[in-house]
Amino acid sequence: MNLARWVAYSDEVQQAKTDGLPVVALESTIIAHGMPYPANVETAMEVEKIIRDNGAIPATIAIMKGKIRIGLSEDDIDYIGNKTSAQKVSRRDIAIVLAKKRDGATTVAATMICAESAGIEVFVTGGIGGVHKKGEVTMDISADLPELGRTSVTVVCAGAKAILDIGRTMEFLETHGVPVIGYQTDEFPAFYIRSSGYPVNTRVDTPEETAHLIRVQREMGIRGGMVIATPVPEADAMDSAEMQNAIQKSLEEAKEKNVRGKDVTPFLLNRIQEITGGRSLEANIALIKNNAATGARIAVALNSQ
Ligand code: PSU
Ligand code: MN
Repeated sequence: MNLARWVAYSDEVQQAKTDGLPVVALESTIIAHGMPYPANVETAMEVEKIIRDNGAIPATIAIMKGKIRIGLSEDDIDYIGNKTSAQKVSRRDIAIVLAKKRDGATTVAATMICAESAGIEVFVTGGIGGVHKKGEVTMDISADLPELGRTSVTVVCAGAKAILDIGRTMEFLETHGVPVIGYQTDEFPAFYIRSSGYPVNTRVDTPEETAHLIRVQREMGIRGGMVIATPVPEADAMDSAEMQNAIQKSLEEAKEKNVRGKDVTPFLLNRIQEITGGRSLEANIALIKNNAATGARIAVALNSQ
């Protein structure tokens, strides 16, 4: 491997690594393809601040001009969120985008790969990808899921969106040996909604308990990630009927327009935001901020164990 050729650290993250401080990774697809401008850039900056306020150093990850960048400045985040048409980069796209010196926004899968190579153990996002509805026919299963089975990074999220088949997503994670942990919940959360009807594998209630679980998996040498799922705060959760309606409509439109491959998730996210008149965006922002606080505390606990 010759990572040094392709990976560049911000001064802040480099210093944190030298000083042994807790670092939290953040993805950039959510900035470039998951939220509209300028809410995307504002949220990304606020999320970084919440991570600092909770004692950790944020490392937003993206590919810029053919380099994996670990830790972005405000200008970089604005560039990814507004000034460039950074392409969505999952595992299969990393080498292509680096080789062609393009800009790329990393998904959960790609961010996990970059975080692991940078020695970052905790990664905060909004929601993970999953098995799409009718995935048993279309084979549309997010590359995030097998990545969780092979790359040793803990992903703190608000579960998976109900645009996905959550039952099959849980089955796939089980097959790939990924522990799905509820943070202060017994049920796997469904992103905008606090419950999905599917139980988690176990529940934890504190950052220390979560950190201990991660340590045990590491000490056992069991490779692979873990999902720490925490529900959207009660006050920000969406009405389930309103959400089902928006999901149904957006899925029908995706089918009509023959949306395929990596465009499916960004298309659905965008249509749901339009159909709910921005309500889903508010919930999205609230839940990622909540995840940021939880993830930073877990990283701090992990660092002091
Ligand atoms: N789910 C969200 N918001 C997002 C994504 C998923 O609620 O922004 C993004 C993440 O980057 C995730 C990716 O890794 O979409 C999954 O895309 P796909 O389904 O094409 O694998
Ligand atoms: Mn897909």
